[in-house]
Formats: sequence, C-alpha cells, structure tokens
Amino acid sequence: MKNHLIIIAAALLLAACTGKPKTNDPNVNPTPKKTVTVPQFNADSAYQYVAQQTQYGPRVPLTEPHAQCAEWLTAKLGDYADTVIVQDFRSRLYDGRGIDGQNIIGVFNPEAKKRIVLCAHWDSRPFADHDPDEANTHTPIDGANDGASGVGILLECARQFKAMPLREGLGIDIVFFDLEDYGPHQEETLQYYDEEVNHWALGSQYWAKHPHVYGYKAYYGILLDMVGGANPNFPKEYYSQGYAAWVSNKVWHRAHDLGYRPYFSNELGTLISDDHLPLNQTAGIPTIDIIDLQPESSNKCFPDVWHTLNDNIEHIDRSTLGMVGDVLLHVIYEE
Ligand code: AHN
Ligand code: ZN
Repeated sequence: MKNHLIIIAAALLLAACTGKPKTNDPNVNPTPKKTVTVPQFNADSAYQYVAQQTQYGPRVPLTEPHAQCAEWLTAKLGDYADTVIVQDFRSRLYDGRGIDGQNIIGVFNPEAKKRIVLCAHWDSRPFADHDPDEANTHTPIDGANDGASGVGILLECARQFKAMPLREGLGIDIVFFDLEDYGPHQEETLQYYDEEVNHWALGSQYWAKHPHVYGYKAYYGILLDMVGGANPNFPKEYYSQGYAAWVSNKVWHRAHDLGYRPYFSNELGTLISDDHLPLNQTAGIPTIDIIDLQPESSNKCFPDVWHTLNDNIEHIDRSTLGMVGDVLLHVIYEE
C-alpha cells in the first residue's frame, strides 16, 4: 500500500514537471506558429543574375542577345531544377507578322500534386517608346527592371530550392515567358487596336492554352514584373485582387510580418494587363502580379525608367531584389 502511494505520488510529480506550462497571460501565444527553416535569399546573387541578362544586350526576339540569353537561362535552370522544358511556340505580332518564341520552364518536385507557379518575362522591349529623348524612341531597351529583375529573383529562388529542397508534396514551376513586351509602339497603339486581341503577353497567352504538362493545375501563381527599382511601391494590383485576393492577402501579410509594410501597401493599385491575365482567365490559376506602380511618375503608371533607355542595370536596387526574394521564399517554404 505504501509503495503504491509513493509510485502514484511520483507519477503525479513527473506529470506536473513534464506538462506544458499553463498560462493565462494573453501575451504568451499558446499555439506558436510552426516554425520552418527558410533559406536566406541572396540579393547580390539575384543582382548578378539581372546583370548577366543585360550584358547580352536587349533581349529582343529574333536577335542574337535574345538567343544567347535563352541558352543561358536554360542552362541556369538546368543547374537547379529537376527538369527544364523549353517550350517553342509560334505567335503573331500586332502587325500580323508570325514570330517564334520560347517559354523556359524549370520544374521542382515534378510528382507533387500541390503546385505553385512563379513567373516573369525574359524578353525585352524592342523600342524605348517612352524615352524622353525623341531620338531614342526606336532603340531597344535593356529591360533591367522590365523583365530581367523578376527573372533574376526567380533564378536566385531556384538556386535556393536546390540548396534546401522543398518539402515533399510541394512542387514549384518557374516559368520565364517570352514575348511579353512586343506590343505596338506607343505612336501606333490606336492604329493596331483590336478589342479581340491582346498584342502583349504572347508567351503567357500560349502557355495558358498549352501548359508544359497536359491538364496542368496549380494552387496559385505569382508574377513578378518591375521588382528591381529603388523605393518601390507595390499596392495590390487591381486584377490580382479581383481574381486572386486571397493570394495577394497572404503575400502582403507575410511582407508586413517581415517589416516591408512601407513598400507593400494595402492600397488597391490600378489595373495592369500583364502575363497574369491569361493565367487567371484562360488557365484558371489564381495569379497575382507584384509590380511597381508609380502613379506620380512621368508616364503616370510605372517607374520613370519604364520603356526608356534608362531601364538599365544602373537603376537596379539590390535591396528591392532582396526584399521581394525574401517575401517569396517565406511564402513558399511556409506553404
Ligand atoms: C501595358 O502597358 C500594355 N502593359 C503593362 C505590362 C508591361 C509592359 N509590363 C512590362 N511591360
Ligand atoms: Zn514593358
């Protein structure tokens, strides 16, 4: 009998010592967020990836820099992804010319059912039609911000996915769209206007109709466009909020937790026709566009360098690349 009491007393004592501390203190969170390790996004590495793209020269379809950059992007994704697919497609420019394009796709965890698509466009605009100097308005641009910045961030993400593999069950597809920025020259927009046809975003229009995997479905998508300028302003773009509010809200919440509230504003941004539209409207993938919107700029919409010769590596800010990359890695590894 005495022995039994000792054993019971010992058992109670043990239970009291190993049990979770109970508290009514509202400042103590009783169910802490499950913590996962998120790799450190390297902004210098992303910057180098942006610089490399611009070093080929403007990546205008049918030119040598475009072909060289395609080869480099394919090799780079090949270093990091499980599978790389170069999707050759034929499309039609605003003036009726047929044109070949290439979407370049890196697949991570191909067997995972739950998938997220991350995308950016890799071509650059054939004319600086918003350049303040009239003499430049038919010269192709480097597109360091308009195109290369998003691609650079996603290449650095790819490098991280290889270094710290994603959990089993989560798959990522990185898609670099071609022919986003070959819309008509500013002076010819009315001449070529056709309410039935979108002359921009040709690569994403093709991919949305013919994804790299038959019957492809993704949980959601994130498009990056002009994510490398200093002092960016990322409100919630209008179509993104219309088609995929829960995705914007999730991403913006994470950005705020990380201390980036001054740049990721909760305001509703203007509507932008970009590569996310075909994903939402044709592929049925809820997709947001993280895009720097500057209603006070010279063009009243995008950063001042937009579609000018000043959209070059000198106007790329490492800390913006780092901030956007940091948000993306947190969203993905915590998924
Ligand atoms: C138009 O201005 C038609 N679309 C904005 C999408 C874009 C252009 N993104 C980069 N360049
Ligand atoms: Zn553009």
